[in-house]
Amino acid sequence: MGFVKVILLCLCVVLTLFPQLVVCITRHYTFNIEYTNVTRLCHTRTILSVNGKFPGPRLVAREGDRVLVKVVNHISNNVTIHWHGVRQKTSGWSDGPAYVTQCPIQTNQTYTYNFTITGQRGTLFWHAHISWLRATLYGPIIILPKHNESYPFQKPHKEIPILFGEWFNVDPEAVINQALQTGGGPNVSDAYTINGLPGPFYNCSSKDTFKLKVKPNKTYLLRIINAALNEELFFSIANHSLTVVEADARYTKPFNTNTILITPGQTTNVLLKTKSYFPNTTFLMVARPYITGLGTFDNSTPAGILYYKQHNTSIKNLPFLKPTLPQINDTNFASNFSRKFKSLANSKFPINVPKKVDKKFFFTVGLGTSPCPKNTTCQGPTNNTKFAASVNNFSFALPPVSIMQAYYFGKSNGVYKTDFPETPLNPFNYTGTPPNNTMVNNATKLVVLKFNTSVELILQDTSILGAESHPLHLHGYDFFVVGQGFGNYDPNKDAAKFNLVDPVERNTVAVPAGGWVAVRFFADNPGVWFMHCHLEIHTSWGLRMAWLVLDGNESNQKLQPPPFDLPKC
Ligand SMILES: *[C@@H]1O[C@H](CO)[C@@H](O)[C@H](O)[C@H]1NC(C)=O
Ligand SMILES: *[C@@H]1O[C@H](CO)[C@@H](O)[C@H](O)[C@H]1NC(C)=O
Ligand SMILES: *[C@@H]1O[C@H](CO)[C@@H](O)[C@H](O)[C@H]1NC(C)=O
Ligand SMILES: *[C@@H]1O[C@H](CO)[C@@H](O)[C@H](O)[C@H]1NC(C)=O
Ligand SMILES: *[C@@H]1O[C@H](CO)[C@@H](O)[C@H](O)[C@H]1NC(C)=O
Ligand SMILES: *[C@@H]1O[C@H](CO)[C@@H](O)[C@H](O)[C@H]1NC(C)=O
Ligand SMILES: *[C@@H]1O[C@H](CO)[C@@H](O)[C@H](O)[C@H]1NC(C)=O
Ligand SMILES: *[C@@H]1O[C@H](CO)[C@@H](O)[C@H](O)[C@H]1NC(C)=O
Ligand SMILES: *[C@@H]1O[C@H](CO)[C@@H](O)[C@H](O)[C@H]1NC(C)=O
Ligand SMILES: *[C@@H]1O[C@H](CO)[C@@H](O)[C@H](O)[C@H]1NC(C)=O
Ligand SMILES: *[C@@H]1O[C@H](CO)[C@@H](O)[C@H](O)[C@H]1NC(C)=O
Ligand SMILES: *[C@@H]1O[C@H](CO)[C@@H](O)[C@H](O)[C@H]1NC(C)=O
Ligand SMILES: [Cu+2]
Repeated sequence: MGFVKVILLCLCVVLTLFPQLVVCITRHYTFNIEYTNVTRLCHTRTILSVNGKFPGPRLVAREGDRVLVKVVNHISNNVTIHWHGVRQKTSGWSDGPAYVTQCPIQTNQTYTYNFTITGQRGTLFWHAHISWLRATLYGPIIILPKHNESYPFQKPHKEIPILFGEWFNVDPEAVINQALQTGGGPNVSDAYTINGLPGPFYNCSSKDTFKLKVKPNKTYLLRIINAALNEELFFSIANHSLTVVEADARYTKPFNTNTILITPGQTTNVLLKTKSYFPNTTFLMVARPYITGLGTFDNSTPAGILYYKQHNTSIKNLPFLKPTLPQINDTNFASNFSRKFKSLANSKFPINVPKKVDKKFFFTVGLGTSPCPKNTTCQGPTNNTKFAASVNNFSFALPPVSIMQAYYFGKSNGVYKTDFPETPLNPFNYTGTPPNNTMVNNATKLVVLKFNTSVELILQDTSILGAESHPLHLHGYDFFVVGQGFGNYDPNKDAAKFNLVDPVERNTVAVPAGGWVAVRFFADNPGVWFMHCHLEIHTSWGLRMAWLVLDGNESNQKLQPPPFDLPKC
């Protein structure tokens, strides 16, 4: 026993002193889901947190590492955690969406997520994946390149995570429960936050401001994460330009911009080159929502402060500069900006875009209505209806058990069907005058894919209840964004213009308001994979579906057996 301990200790010392000896290691984390009291905007709330931190702790790993996160539920809510963007090759049991790949971790229960990071480096994030618990349960995932690998851009002086979130003065669970009951839109958040802090434009918040101190003549890597629930965000820093170098843990061709736009579910790494002198002013870092849909939204302004500090000057006495941001509805900016993203796609980081397609899918995404239960009144968009949202007019109902468990144990009967429509059942002019009947269907239907099928998926926004940008997120995969446009997708005209050379590869893409986006991927990861709008209210209303990817023939192409501690329903 003592001997083993000494050997282990020596090993640890050696590995700490000579990390370059290590090829891949296992990283152990414990996430205690617990209550913590937090005050923002002069309101103190008992929030759900990981280890008492808000935002939650950083998860740091190197490409190739195994990560084990023991999640212990000390609260009364059911919980799951999703490792957003992590490919989870054959380890779908660790993906996290409740009732899709696992039953929730109940009070006093523990579940250890176990996954390997392969072929990814950059920034992702983790968040709760049940109801709206991700409002406060979220934090960064930082994936460093392998030891012997450097960044394909200038080595940054420092790396700074920047997480956007939304703060509610009331319990977000009460907000979504009320919305689902009445069928109306949810109450909006009271503030946006930058690293958990609203900033100087809110009441009671000047001390709750994220401040970033920089040195002149340096390059900083900002790891920007949009963990807000319901809003895409513009972000800009006064008098500084940003160079985008990575998106969703994939390197991009670098490009400069004064403003970025980032949807919930996306991550963007940017380089910030600081000035060559000590300016006698500070610089605001400001975000603003990008709004396309109808209804109310949080129109407040979160801000942080970037400053340079020479010895004793107090930054309080310095004037500040404010950046100019696009208009709140600037769809032209959104379209132009998303077109700037291209894969780095060089010899060191090649990409594998499906050139030939085995299966084509055409999915409409958008809002609609569902009937109001008898003898109740509802506050949906039309007389006595509820808001609903759908993919190919199906609102996805979550079953009371885990879909992937039902699949693995051959118990799908009564849980899900595999007849999700490949194209809309009733085609219409998707971006023209909406049909009179806005009612959606409601079912649990999956698409089944054979292992390694090359898939093309067109996501088409509808103008039912108003055209709106929808950030669609696919679990377990990155897809190539090969095309996008406004109006209805036209296979005869649009497919010829697809970029099959250096399309950006990501896990979340905005379907343009009143437009479409085309993505391609190889179905090389067996399991059940959720796909949904990352605007949480749209997911709650049913803008979600799931793919079932079958096992391949090789042993490393099969979904692993479920872990012994997989939660039960
Ligand atoms: C939060 O505040 C309430 C009211 O003051 C207190 O009863 C509770 O113990 C606090 N919870 C934590 C986790 O500190
Ligand atoms: C959880 O554990 C605590 C402490 O052991 C106990 O008081 C509580 O009743 C348990 N709750 C449930 C739902 O099991
Ligand atoms: C994690 O998963 C790997 C691959 O399936 C397995 O070999 C390993 O035993 C698991 N580790 C734990 C602690 O469950
Ligand atoms: C920054 O670099 C420039 C060019 O090398 C130099 O002239 C300048 O003094 C540097 N600024 C500071 C604050 O060190
Ligand atoms: C800041 O510096 C600029 C140029 O060096 C000068 O014009 C300006 O008056 C200074 N402002 C303050 C507040 O010192
Ligand atoms: C955006 O909003 C502005 C001001 O509210 C309005 O004048 C303009 O027409 C809107 N633009 C679009 C494209 O909707
Ligand atoms: C609905 O209301 C009517 C009239 O008040 C009543 O007869 C009926 O039982 C109610 N139905 C339900 C499902 O509550
Ligand atoms: C809306 O519903 C209410 C209650 O069911 C009904 O009295 C009213 O006539 C309806 N209005 C329209 C425009 O259909
Ligand atoms: C669809 O509706 C739009 C807007 O009204 C119109 O411009 C377009 O021509 C229509 N497309 C088709 C195929 O009818
Ligand atoms: C919708 O209803 C109106 C009025 O009832 C009718 O004139 C129109 O043709 C309908 N439109 C469609 C697409 O069915
Ligand atoms: C959808 O179907 C589920 C299961 O059948 C049911 O519980 C739920 O109430 C339905 N939702 C709507 C909006 O119709
Ligand atoms: C937690 O999940 C279990 C299993 O799905 C379910 O039976 C239970 O009602 C849930 N509890 C709460 C508080 O939502
Ligand atoms: Cu949406």
